[in-house]
Amino acid sequence: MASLKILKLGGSAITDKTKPFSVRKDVVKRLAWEVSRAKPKNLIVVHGGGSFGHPLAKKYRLIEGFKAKSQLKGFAETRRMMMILNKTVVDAFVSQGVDAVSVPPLAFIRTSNGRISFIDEDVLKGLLGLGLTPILFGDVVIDDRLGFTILSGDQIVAKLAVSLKAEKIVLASDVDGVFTSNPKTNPKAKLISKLSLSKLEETVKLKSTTTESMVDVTGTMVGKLKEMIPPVNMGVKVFVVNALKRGRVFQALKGLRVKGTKLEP
Ligand code: IP8
Repeated sequence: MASLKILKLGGSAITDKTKPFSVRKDVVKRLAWEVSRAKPKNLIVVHGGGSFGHPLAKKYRLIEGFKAKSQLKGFAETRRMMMILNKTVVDAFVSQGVDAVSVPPLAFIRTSNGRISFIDEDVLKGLLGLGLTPILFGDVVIDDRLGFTILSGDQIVAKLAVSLKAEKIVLASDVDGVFTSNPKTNPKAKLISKLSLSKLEETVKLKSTTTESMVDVTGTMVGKLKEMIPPVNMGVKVFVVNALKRGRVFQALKGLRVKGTKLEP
């Protein structure tokens, strides 16, 4: 789909991961305003789970699939909290003049052993064709091998970018981009402005580089970058920028010069 852009709002940016169920309402509102100013023609937004999804997903070991009846409470509760976070995001976008529509992945995506095996793209194509902005999120989904599992927003972003032939992906995080090691704990960490994914493992110190807290069940920054290999190899422009800094998401969506990391094959 010509000119399709996909924006991932990282859970670490839109929620405070140190406090369960705490959304950064001011950040969400500003990001919605930046998107509304950038006015991208075709845009899909996907947000992460942050402090709404990950602590519960971890507590009930949802990523491992259905093993015990006691997990069902966790399935229900995780989805309930994700719907609450999603409503906050959709409300903010609508209040900034974006015709945003919630599209819960559970209802139209299935996985097999944790990887997307079915996705009803017509739902998204239909919404985009009408000029609406679908807002998806990392979710608990039905898995044909595991019963259920946690599907990360990053996997959804990468899959949609490939199948809908997106032009650009903007990964909005809580740090300036990809660093040589964890910028939150290592003051010597350097921002990498262009990162070749074929050299990912040698450029980035695998164990120490994570911008997400260890409670994140779907992986760290390196895992997220690995998801981006297929779209990057297909020619999709992928940028990692800081959503906590005003203007970065706007600049990235508009194709202006922006501080961050550009991913390359
Ligand atoms: O934050 C995970 O999505 P992510 C969503 O994009 C849940 O990895 C429910 C934990």
